[in-house]
Amino acid sequence: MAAKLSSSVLLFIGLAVLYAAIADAQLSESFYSKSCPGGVAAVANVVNTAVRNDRRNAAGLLRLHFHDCFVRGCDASVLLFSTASSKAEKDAPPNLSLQGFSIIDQAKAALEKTCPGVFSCSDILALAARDAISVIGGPQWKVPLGRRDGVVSLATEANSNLPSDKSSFSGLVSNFAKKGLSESDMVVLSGAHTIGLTVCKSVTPRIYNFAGSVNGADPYLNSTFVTEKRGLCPNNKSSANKFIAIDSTKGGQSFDKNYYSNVFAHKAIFKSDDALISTSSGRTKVLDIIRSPQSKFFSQFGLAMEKMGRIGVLTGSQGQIRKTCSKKN
Ligand code: HEM
Ligand SMILES: *[C@@H]1O[C@H](CO)[C@@H](O)[C@H](O)[C@H]1NC(C)=O
Ligand SMILES: *[C@@H]1O[C@H](CO)[C@@H](O)[C@H](O)[C@H]1NC(C)=O
Ligand SMILES: CC(=O)N[C@H]1CO[C@H](CO)[C@@H](O)[C@@H]1O
Repeated sequence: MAAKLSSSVLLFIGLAVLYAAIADAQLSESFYSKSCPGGVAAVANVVNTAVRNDRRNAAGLLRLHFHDCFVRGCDASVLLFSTASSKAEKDAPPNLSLQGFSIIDQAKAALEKTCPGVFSCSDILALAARDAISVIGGPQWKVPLGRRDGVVSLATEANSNLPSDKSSFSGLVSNFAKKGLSESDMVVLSGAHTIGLTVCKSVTPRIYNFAGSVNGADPYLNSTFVTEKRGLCPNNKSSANKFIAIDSTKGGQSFDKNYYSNVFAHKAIFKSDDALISTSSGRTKVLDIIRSPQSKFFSQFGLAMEKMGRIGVLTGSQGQIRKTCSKKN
């Protein structure tokens, strides 16, 4: 009886170890080394050219990967077109300024020529984000590969899974926790807002018609910041869709940790950025980034990106390798 018990315990442990090994082996940096040896370099080549032509593309590609991973996992569902019967993620309001679809299509076209039916769109998204940020001198990180592509994309899921720019600290923490990301990951990944653009209408409600304020501006905001944004965004309809940098330092062109100093100085556009210093634990994390060398933020950002890139991935025989990134096979 004892022998029987211990052998089944051993069997259980053995299976657990085997399972852990398989789970670990699901994604690997060398996934395409035999099936598509030049594939990783081909993606880098397309992305390097696109970002050198226009640095804005780095922000677009980073955000695309984030929006992909937060809805149904990193399965390239963000790239699928709506169909007659269902509205896709890309047609949901939170996506409004998603950029970079054509760069992904270009990379996919190159790969379909050299290794047809082999390289997933979700791996292209993950690599493109990494390569794009590297071109602009930002953090670097590893991209284990082997993701497969999903076949479902629903606008309703984008609306319910993506964080809102009006989120509170606890709202952001719980949103990221649902994706297996910690409070630290959330604070560090928010630093992506060091680059990229938004539009005037994201900030006008806070600088002209803030409820209950004397001069129309949200009293939380630094008044120099308010004056600067009023200059960029006149209070009229035609400025609503004018692009402005999310992070004022260096026009959102440089990937650096200045974003955190701006958040700390009440110079951020989104309430969700303000939220980072609204609790003592968030404030401590922001101050730590401000006071530490930038290299520390870069390495934390890289690790958090690698973690984000593993959210809900499809592997093995799950999903498919799409031939065209905007359509399931
Ligand atoms: C913490 C919760 C987050 C919220 C509430 C949020 C919200 C937003 C909003 C509202 C915009 C402007 C979109 C527009 O103007 O239409 C934006 C832009 C952007 N977000 Fe986030 N975001 C969050 C986290 C992240 C993360 C984790 C990343 C990447 C790792 C990211 C990367 C970006 C980038 C790069 C842009 C600029 C895109 C461009 O210039 O095309 N964001 N975000
Ligand atoms: C607002 O920012 C300016 C510099 O941009 C600074 O001189 C000023 O002290 C800040 N105001 C407050 C109340 O912190
Ligand atoms: C409205 O805003 C645009 C810039 O977005 C500006 O060029 C124009 O002069 C503004 N019009 C008025 C009447 O202020
Ligand atoms: C880039 C993109 O596909 N944007 C779409 C996002 O969703 C809105 C509707 O909410 C569409 O109008 C945009 O074209």
